[in-house]
Amino acid sequence: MTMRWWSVAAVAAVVLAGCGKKEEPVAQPAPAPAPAVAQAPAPKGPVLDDEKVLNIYNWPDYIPEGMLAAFEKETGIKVNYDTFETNEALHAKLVAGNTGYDIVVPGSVFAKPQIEGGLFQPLDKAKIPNYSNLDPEVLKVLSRVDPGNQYLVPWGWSFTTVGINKQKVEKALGDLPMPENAWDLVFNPKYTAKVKSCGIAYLDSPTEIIPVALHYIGKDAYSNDPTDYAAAVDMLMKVRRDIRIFSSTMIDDIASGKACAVIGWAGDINIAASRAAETGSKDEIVALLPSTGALAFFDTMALLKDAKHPNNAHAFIDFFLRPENAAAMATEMGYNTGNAKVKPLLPPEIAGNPSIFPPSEYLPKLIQPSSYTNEAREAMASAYNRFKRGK
Ligand code: N2P
Repeated sequence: MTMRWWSVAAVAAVVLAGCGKKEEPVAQPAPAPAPAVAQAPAPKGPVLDDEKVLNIYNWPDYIPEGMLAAFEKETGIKVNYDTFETNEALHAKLVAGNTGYDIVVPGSVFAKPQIEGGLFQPLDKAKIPNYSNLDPEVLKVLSRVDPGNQYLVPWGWSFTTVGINKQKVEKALGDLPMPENAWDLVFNPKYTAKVKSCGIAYLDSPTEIIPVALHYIGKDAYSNDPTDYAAAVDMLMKVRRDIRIFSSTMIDDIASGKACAVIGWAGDINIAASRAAETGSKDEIVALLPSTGALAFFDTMALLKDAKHPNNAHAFIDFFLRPENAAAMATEMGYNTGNAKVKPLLPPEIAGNPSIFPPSEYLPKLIQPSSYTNEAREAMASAYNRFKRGK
């Protein structure tokens, strides 16, 4: 049987209200059930599914320590948590179907076609009271890919940018000053020829690299035109030999010193910075805010159409939206979650970190999320593979 705790609480409240108004004759015995209800703490909590299980599919290095255990302890729900490394991998799995997952966390660039493809079910906001903690501005941006904010709740948002080990890059550049536009470090042969000596790493996915390459050459990052992809690849080919690593995340590459300049997600670059600091490194690892802008992305919780545990999923989404969990995401993971109640809970160095909370004057430079047609994505993938092959 499905436990409907909210409904039980509502009935109890009605019973109590009724009792308060009634004036019972002294001789009559008090109705037995009423005091029992009155003395018991009002049951409250989310509606849960019969099977106390929740299956989540998310990106690696994206959840604060102890968050799942706290949810499991509070609800008795066992969470199975698997990870994927690229939007392309998640998408292929979703299209194949029967994943067994309840919640998946696609990036905004794929979430739009996934919504349109009927893979998700709309969320029941009545089961997500903490939805009201979300920043309306963030929801407005997200409505570009989820009109009416029906399907997606932000897990983390950040931007694809250039991350560097400052000391190593400065040393590699020698007499050459840091470029004004940070993208030059990874896209301009004049710089890559030098920076390659300490290692350049790129994210390994067409929809991570081609959009920022398009932006660098002055094209629309969300162009659906294959001739634009060809132009982006022409530019990329000039630096192909200087790229040491293609990686699904560059955290360990930059933290351990295999790379000194990366195209990565600001949040993951923040994680790399903390890991390097933990090992006693004095080098500064920083996610830069390039003068020409960076590519904003939103990773979003979505409820699969065939989810077997939709109530548990809503309960988890609501749990995640508590301000203290948003604070853990910012503090431990270096990611913004779009929670409007988070700032007072943060230490100043996190609240003031521009790679987690970009200053308002930088926001217009962040390229807002959008998506591509399925055909364009295929063309983009083959353009990207041509670049990777180097011919
Ligand atoms: C993984 C974060 C994923 C961000 N640490 C890119 N979607």
